[in-house]
Amino acid sequence: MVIVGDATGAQIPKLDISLRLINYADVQNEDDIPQGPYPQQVVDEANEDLELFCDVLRDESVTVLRPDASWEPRYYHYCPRDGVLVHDDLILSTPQPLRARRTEYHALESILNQYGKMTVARCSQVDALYNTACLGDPDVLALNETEPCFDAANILRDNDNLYYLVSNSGNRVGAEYLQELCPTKKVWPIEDVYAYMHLDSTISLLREGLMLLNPSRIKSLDQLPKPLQSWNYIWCPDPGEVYHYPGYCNSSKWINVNLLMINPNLAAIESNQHALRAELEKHNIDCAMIQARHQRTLGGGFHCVTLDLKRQHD
Ligand code: DAV
Repeated sequence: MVIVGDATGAQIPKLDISLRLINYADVQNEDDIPQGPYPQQVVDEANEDLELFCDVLRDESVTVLRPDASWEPRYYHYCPRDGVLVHDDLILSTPQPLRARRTEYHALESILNQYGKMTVARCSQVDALYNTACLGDPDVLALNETEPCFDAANILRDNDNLYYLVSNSGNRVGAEYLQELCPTKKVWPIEDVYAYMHLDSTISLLREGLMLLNPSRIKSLDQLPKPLQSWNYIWCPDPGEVYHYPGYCNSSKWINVNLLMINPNLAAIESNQHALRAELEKHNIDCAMIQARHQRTLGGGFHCVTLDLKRQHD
């Protein structure tokens, strides 16, 4: 059972300190940052591609749910992975760094309420939380440590382990807070690996004991949390051509690492990623090659645009 995002209403909100520092710390000139609704072509094509993806999931007997469209996004509903962490009994609306995303979880609430009680973590998002020294300097992170703050997509789930990327979209005290919330789990902070956003384009957990690693960010297994150091791994091959709409780009070319395992032997990957397919097939993972024209434009691969709630083997 999985929630699949929706590009309808996607927009880039008015520039504030949170958006400037979290999404665009590497952009020098503010005038290069677009604003307002994404071009209609982007929204339409992204939605068309999401429909195809939903069809593939349904063909694999996956129940597909969609965000509640009556909640108009102030940012978007394209990436349900970003704001809510679902793991065992935990349903956590995380204390997100972007002000415009503060209420996004409401679009998922009616679905999630059927699975249990959602904990809504608040974040004040006051100016003092953000560190302007990060502009242009990936060695300085965008968030101060004044209060817990993180996107759910900074985390990967592995049974009783939660891997947590410390980056512009997740601070250290956020990892401590998550540990307090989940006393039966072990939270493993990952530092100095990727300064910008989220963990799921750096590491992808393919199945128990096998992971895909982004070679531009992981240089040595020592950078990984202990439990992952004994896993088998695949270095992600150089990505095939990934287009983005001119002037709009919300992710690196490594968005292909951000795949979704539909089941332990089937991955959803972007249709141009032939080298990745060949690697995965060597490990008996078949690939559903699915068109996703705006993965980079909107900053969401198949992992980001989904939130899996229940897997058959759970
Ligand atoms: O690799 O640029 C993409 C965001 C994934 N949630 C990247 C991060």
